[in-house]
Amino acid sequence: MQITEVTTRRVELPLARPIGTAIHAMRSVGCVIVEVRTDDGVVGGGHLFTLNGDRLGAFDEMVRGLAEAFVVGRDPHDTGAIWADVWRAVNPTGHAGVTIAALSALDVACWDAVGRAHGMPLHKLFGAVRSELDTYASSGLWLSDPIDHLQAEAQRFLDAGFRAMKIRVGSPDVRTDVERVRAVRDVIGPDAGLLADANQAFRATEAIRLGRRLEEFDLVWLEEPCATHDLAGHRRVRDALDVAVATGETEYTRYGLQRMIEAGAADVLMPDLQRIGGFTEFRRSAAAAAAVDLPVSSHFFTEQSLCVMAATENATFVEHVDWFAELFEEAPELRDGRLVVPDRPGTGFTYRV
Ligand code: SMN
Ligand code: MG
Repeated sequence: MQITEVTTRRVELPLARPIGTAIHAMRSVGCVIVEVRTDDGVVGGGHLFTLNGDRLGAFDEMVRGLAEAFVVGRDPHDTGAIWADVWRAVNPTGHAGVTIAALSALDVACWDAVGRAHGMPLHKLFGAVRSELDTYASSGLWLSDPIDHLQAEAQRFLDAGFRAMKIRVGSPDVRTDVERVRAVRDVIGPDAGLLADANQAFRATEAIRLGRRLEEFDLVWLEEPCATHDLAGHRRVRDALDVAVATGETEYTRYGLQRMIEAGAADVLMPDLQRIGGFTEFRRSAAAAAAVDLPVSSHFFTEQSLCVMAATENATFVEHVDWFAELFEEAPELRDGRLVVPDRPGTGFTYRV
């Protein structure tokens, strides 16, 4: 089986309205869809994205360059070898950022082709652990939204069947964040899960001050309390608070997550399919976390993370983001507040033509 062609196409998905976190201002997402075609007529797909489509052309160009050099002519089953060849080749350009995003999308597309070629869902090929995963609603409760909006949205998430949701914090005044978290907890009651994401807004002392005041709201976790590279700061927050600290979405590859593990920076690691290096590296990273009994939660990429999370023994929540729904023929299914892992071949999600 041989890959005869790799194609890319760009799609812009506007968001319903402009929104913001402590560090992002967002109007749309720009995607590069990557498809590999084999001599058997199988098509496997993956994608990457940038917020607002910023500098998307550089990502597209990197995918096409790596595809031409390392993917066309290869057997898609050889994901390990393709990954290793790309890793060596990008040494001068760097093992993060654009290069890894491009490698990730190509890796996902190759794996998807493998699953489809065998008519098998990828979680079965990876070694399935489960067929459903916990999830939380994450396309909402933005820092840019006023309190009445947060409360109405929290109610909508409950009505849609979610049992957990994530609010963004990181306001300049700690009292504002406390008031906003309280307002959402008031709506969802004590039993629904509430997560808080600070998007790297704080120094450790500030995060601890906020975290202490949020303790009464029984958060599932406090996410990225400090700058992603401030591992000592994350560690200080963990030591000072009872709440679990989640981080890792902004890190690249198993080496990045390993540094977080060694620094004791996290109670939960959150690999992002595009930054971690595709399914190949997601599985290695999850194994590194499992070696120290740390749970793994997938960041973004709801549709495509389901298969790999279903085969990850130490998996916890799959983040539910609905921004990319239009890209796919199928939609993730929520059943009793959990996401169902599809039984369809490959990732189970096919890009619309
Ligand atoms: C996040 C990241 C990027 C854009 C929006 C929100 C956030 C998350 O960190 O974890 O969902
Ligand atoms: Mg986050």
